[in-house]
Amino acid sequence: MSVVPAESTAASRRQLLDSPFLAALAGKRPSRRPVWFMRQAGRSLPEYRALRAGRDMLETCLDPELVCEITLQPVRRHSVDAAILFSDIVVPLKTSGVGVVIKPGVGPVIDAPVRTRADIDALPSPSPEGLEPVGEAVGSLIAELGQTPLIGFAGAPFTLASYLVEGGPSKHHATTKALMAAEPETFAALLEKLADFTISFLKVQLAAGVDAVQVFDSWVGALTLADYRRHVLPHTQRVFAEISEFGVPGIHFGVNTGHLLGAMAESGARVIGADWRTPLTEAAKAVGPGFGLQGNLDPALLLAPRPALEAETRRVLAEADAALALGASGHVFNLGHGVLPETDPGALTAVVDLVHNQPVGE
Ligand code: 1CP
Repeated sequence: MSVVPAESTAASRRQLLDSPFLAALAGKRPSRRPVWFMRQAGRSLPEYRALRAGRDMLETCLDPELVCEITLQPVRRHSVDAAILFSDIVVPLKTSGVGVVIKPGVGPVIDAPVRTRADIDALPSPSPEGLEPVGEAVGSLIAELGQTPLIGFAGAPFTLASYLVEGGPSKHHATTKALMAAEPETFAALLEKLADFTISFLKVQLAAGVDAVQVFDSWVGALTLADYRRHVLPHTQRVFAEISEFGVPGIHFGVNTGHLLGAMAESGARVIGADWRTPLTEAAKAVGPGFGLQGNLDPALLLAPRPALEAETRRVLAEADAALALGASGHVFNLGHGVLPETDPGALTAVVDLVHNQPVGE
């Protein structure tokens, strides 16, 4: 597959006029309340565990047939209003030659952590050619999904930087924050370079036809607002600016970002995801009128008995209605972060049914 220029695909991009998910993103009234789940594809599904058994995570992400099948599994099972491409935020690093593996039960682990100017200069440039299997998978999925939209995604520069600097998953992101404070120019050079990876990964998916994109800055909530504005936001703004030519709606999400939501709304994304700690009404006030909101059921509630889960789902829907009354342009029901592996998939299906059966808010 060759990487198709944006102009030709923008014209030929499919129009899913009846999609509740795309209507909500566009600030139009959806025919029903749209719902999907972060990490809807994954270990909560026995059919996923069966397919992944004995297979390496990143190799799976580069096998178009497996990517298609895994992406479709939750759509078939739960009737969610959107599919999200099965991949990972470190895939564009891997395909460009960065030494990274995804360790089962751990997450991405980097061979040689990146901590100095010389380490940054030694990073490869993004190679869209290595991402051809991802573009191929997107193309097949568009054909298979019919009227269900496909969400593409990438990791935002800060969250990618955290993995590279720390060398793997981290609780406090201390080495990353120390580098940011001690050597702001070095840190800026790293984020500049990682933004190129984010952009390249998104462009491959957009050129192949994804209907929306979500940029995950999962760990950016570890920063103060001042540090976010100074060291992170300009790079995220460049990401959204460089993909704007595709005319595809963008969602931006991070965990623990209650204090950052107003600034995240300056990123160029029109829809902001909130984690479960921030009520959607507070999120609506923080981002200001005219932005869509996504979220924000606590994923832990999926492990609770059904009556408690249903009560919390209804509470989130009521918060969403109040957020719409405050000027939010739309609401997409989701979790406040990813599905936990131990989740009973029946609980997810029950939430979808409940959300779909509630009348659409104003
Ligand atoms: O063994 C397994 O099944 C691996 C678990 C797994 C899965 C299913 C990983 C390792 N990645 C994925 C897929 C994945 N990663 C998706 C699939 C699409 C879907 O949502 O259904 C997505 C969107 C991601 C994106 C991703 N990877 C993020 C951003 C979203 C988030 O959860 O905040 C992050 C931070 C990663 C890194 C990563 N990859 C895998 C894990 C376990 C982690 C997190 C590790 C950590 O705690 O730092």
